[in-house]
Amino acid sequence: LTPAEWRSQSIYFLLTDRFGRTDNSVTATCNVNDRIYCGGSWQGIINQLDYIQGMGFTAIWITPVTKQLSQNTGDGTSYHGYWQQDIYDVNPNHGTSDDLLALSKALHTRGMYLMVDVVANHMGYAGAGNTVDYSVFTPFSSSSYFHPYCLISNYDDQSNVENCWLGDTIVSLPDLDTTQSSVQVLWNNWIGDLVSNYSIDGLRVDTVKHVQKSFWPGFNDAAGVYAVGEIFNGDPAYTCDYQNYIDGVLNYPIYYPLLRAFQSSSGSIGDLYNMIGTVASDCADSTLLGNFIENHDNPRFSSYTSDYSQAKNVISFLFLSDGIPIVYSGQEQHYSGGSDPANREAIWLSGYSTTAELYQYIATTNKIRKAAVAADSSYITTKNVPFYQDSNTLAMKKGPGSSPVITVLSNAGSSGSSYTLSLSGSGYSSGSKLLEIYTCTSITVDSSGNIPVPMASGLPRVFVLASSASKSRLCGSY
Ligand code: ABC
Ligand code: CA
Repeated sequence: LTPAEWRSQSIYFLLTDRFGRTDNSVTATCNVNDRIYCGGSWQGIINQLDYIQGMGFTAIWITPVTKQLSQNTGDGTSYHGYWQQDIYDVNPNHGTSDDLLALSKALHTRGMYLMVDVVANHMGYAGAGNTVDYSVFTPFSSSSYFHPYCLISNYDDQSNVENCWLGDTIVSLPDLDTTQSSVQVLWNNWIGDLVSNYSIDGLRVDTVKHVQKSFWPGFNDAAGVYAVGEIFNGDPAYTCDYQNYIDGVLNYPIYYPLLRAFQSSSGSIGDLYNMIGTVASDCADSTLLGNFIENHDNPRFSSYTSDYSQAKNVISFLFLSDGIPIVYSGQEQHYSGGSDPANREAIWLSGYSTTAELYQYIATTNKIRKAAVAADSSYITTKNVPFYQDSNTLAMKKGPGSSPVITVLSNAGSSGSSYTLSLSGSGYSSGSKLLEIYTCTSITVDSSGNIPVPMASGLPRVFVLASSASKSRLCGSY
């Protein structure tokens, strides 16, 4: 799929080891602190695609598929898939290459897409950096392919970030010398083959900031599909620049102010409001970014606040602002694990409940976004504009000038009061008939051109033009 085709998708990110088992067990133990394989597999994902599609997701992003170091180390095993040793073989803990192919086919049969996580920065070795036996790597079987050993020690020094190694002295991540053309040729041929062999639709690219920028255009071209890169840095100037070298980047610049805005009723709405504008101007195309509030590297949102309304506001933001929404598996079950490895809970232990409150909320929000795209395809490329803020509330509009989708968010939480917010600046004129989609309530813009927004319990409100809503049948009889 091209970048343009990815814009309107929504992504469910899962750790293959933690999502579903071949035997469909919902009781198999998984102690996250052990950092060992819990038994999830590609067949296990196939078994639970109804669960994912039932929330309205059109794509899944799975953790790396390559063959990993096999030891159980002081840092655990490579259940997450980021410690590869043979890039031409698959991880036997997750199944066979036929199983991976079957997953790709099963997705495509449903009209869904496969995004695979790939790592070009490093391999993985069970031992300290000065003890590496390079012959265990395929194809990079000699030290000549790698940067000399040094652990990254200064994240403010870009050459240190690019040329030294991630990992620790228990598990090293030998850092490939990606400036060598022989290394580039191997990677570019590999990614082209991987994408075509498994009919992969998109890539999540690991550790992008640890490889020189000039490496990425060739890699992205060789892949021939949309690639979204991980640049783990909240600075929009630093992170957005990578979008000049790769199709999209994970939206770390928004992640931090989004988290701070909604994790408590005293979070700063203003910082988020400002960052929306900054990202839209600093990034080459904010509509190709990957939006998230949770992943396997950061504490889950619900580890900061157990409030459901705050969790819902963040979900609405991910789906109704610029970018491709990404939900991390377990978010829909209100999982609350903290830092790695606590945030990597087994999903089967939830019993794949489809009645869970956030599961249902995500399903509704996916429908709202799809209906907006169906009503007018320019929705997806039109930039989101924040237009109102107070200490607890943010309002933004996105979509065609005559009928934008209006999203009103609050960080007040479930104990938030009921009141009518008189919202100015939406662009809708007096007398316009709108529909609030989460409650299916009709609203008429008042004589001053303000929307009387019925706020309650800190819940989000989303307005669309009633006539466009009727076409999309979002609210039954309307
Ligand atoms: C393992 C154990 C952990 C243990 C650790 C030492 O070893 O599981 O319990 O603490 C994989 C595994 C991990 C594993 C690591 C290392 O490998 O999943 O479990 O940890 O062996 C990606 C993936 C990630 C993966 C790797 C490695 C890369 O998403 O799952 O980890 O292939 C850095 C990298 C980033 C990487 C992340 C984990 O580490 O840049 O690519 N993620 C600062 C730095 C970032 C750094 C981040 C976290 O800290 O700038 O570069 O990410 O260490 C903001 C700033 C940010 C700043 C944050 C903290 O604050 O804007 O720049 O990030 O305000
Ligand atoms: Ca590197």
